[in-house]
Amino acid sequence: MAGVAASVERVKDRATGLDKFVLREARGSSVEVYLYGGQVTFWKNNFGHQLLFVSNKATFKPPKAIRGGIQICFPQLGSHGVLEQHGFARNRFWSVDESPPPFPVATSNCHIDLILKSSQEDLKIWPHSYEFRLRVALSPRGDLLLTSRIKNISSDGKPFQFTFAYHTYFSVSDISEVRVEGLETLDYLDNLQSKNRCTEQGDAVVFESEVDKVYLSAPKKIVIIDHEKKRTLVLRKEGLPDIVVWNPWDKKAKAMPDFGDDEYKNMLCVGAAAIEKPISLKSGEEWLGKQEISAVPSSYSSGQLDPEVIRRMHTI
Ligand code: TA6
Repeated sequence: MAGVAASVERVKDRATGLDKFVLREARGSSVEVYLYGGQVTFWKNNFGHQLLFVSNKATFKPPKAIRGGIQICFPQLGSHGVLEQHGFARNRFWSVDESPPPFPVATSNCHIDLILKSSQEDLKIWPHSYEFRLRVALSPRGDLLLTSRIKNISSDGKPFQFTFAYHTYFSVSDISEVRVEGLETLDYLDNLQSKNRCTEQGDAVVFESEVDKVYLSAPKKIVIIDHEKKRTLVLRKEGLPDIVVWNPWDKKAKAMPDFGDDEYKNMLCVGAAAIEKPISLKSGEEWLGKQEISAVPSSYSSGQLDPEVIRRMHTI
């Protein structure tokens, strides 16, 4: 629709009764972000493809996180001590950030700013005062950019540490036809082997069984190639050294009440994270972590992306 401007609309989702923001760009791409969890659950590109996975059995109410989309895992990934698994940020209602401080990085005008602050309840389990500002931005080309700014606002001058992940559930046509490039030869922590440190082989990562890994010091850009859909998802990151990769496969899928038995075939979690080396903030310090995801058409053949796609990826 020529001339239709970008828009940001707050609506109450009919199915869940929860408030969400719908971001629309002129060329047809759109994103949906729930105040619950500050969670992106829907990302459609200019071709109308839904690029994120949300389980048909997802629950949209506390205390369970929405199973899918992009979960904000803070102040931890994993389960240690009294904090819930993957921290509390994905299980809390965020607010609209009415007066975000100037943004240090360029983002598109089609965006929403949310904020989560330490609550009295949460201070009991994580005694640190913080402000977490999340900007979700949709570019005119349909790229999705999440920028997190976390500030230590403690008055006692104490530093704090946290681990973090954009736990991103991508929709794929058939997990056995998916390759991830950019993780070759990296060290990783294998959650299926008591977080043992291992080294990835020299080839692209493929999927034939449950995978639950944290790749360490990964490149700024990795790609997920969905052979059947002839689609390449490009993930770019800043301020986040690691990459989590997870597919529950059949056994774990059956054990999750908010996940369909066969849904593992059509999803793959790949997300930018900071896990091996927790982020430490002194009082008054602010950290920024970005994840940008784009979808480009790809005619994937003989193990190599075609030159045209590589050229276009470099222009993203
Ligand atoms: O990132 C992988 C992981 O930590 C897996 O171990 C699995 O637990 C997954 O996250 C989902 O966690 P959740 O708490 O959302 O069920």
